[in-house]
Amino acid sequence: MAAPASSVVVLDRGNNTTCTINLHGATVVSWRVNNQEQLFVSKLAVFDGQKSIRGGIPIVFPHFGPWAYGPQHGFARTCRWEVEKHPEPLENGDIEAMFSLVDSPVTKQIWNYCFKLVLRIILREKELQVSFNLYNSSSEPFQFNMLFHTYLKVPDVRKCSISGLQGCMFVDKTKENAIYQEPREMVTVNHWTDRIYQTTQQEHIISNVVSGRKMKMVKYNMPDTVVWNPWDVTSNTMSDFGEDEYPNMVCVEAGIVITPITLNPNNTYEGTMVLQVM
Ligand code: TA6
Repeated sequence: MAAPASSVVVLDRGNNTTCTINLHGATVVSWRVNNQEQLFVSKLAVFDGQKSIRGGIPIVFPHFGPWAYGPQHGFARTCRWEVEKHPEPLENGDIEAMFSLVDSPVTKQIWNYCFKLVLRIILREKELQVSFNLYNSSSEPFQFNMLFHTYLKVPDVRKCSISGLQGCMFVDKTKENAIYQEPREMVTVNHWTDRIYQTTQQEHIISNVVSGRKMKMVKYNMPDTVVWNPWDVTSNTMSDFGEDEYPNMVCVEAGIVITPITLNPNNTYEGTMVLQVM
């Protein structure tokens, strides 16, 4: 079911290069470069304004993973965001838009802090920049996780490799959160994979994405990287994910996961992910 028209904002750079954001979670649900979709969205994704959207770039905030206080991965991806700045061309033809989420009775019931979170999207010729600016408007400090839960669209995940993880420690959620060190220069995904890599390199190259090209991911102030593919082992536990879809996606997720950031009152914290089609 498509989202109501008022829930969707489209950035159009021309040459069939567009980016679509659903105000439910300010979820980037499409990024097309010369009419080629770069992001995976499940054919069973739900757009009811309640459930998080299965695909694109959901925002994980203020908590990553299971949470005693509220929904897994926090509430940002299931809140309705506001348009802070409608799509506008920058001098060089890139298109910029901003979206915001501030505390509400709903969020304060889960996480009793005041904040303003602004998401900035810049659509370039072959790049998508996703940045966040978080302001603590509370009277006391708070701790937060932040992660861009990026679903990349791939022809066959078994042919993909991911650089920038070698030597990093990682939590393996498929092995009861045991901790290992990554020996490989190029990480491949050939089975159920759910790893939180700590303090990864600033740049990842993911091979064999759409059209057999490479995707570069550069991250700033987001030290960790999650790599996830549910495989058939867990894809059948998700009602909004087709059992036959796991070969066509890989999640490479830039985030602040292992060590939450403590943000003092009246302070801000910014982070950025840039995706570039190579
Ligand atoms: O980012 C990987 C992960 O934490 C996996 O453990 C899996 O739970 C995935 O997120 C999707 O979570 P969701 O709450 O969207 O079903």
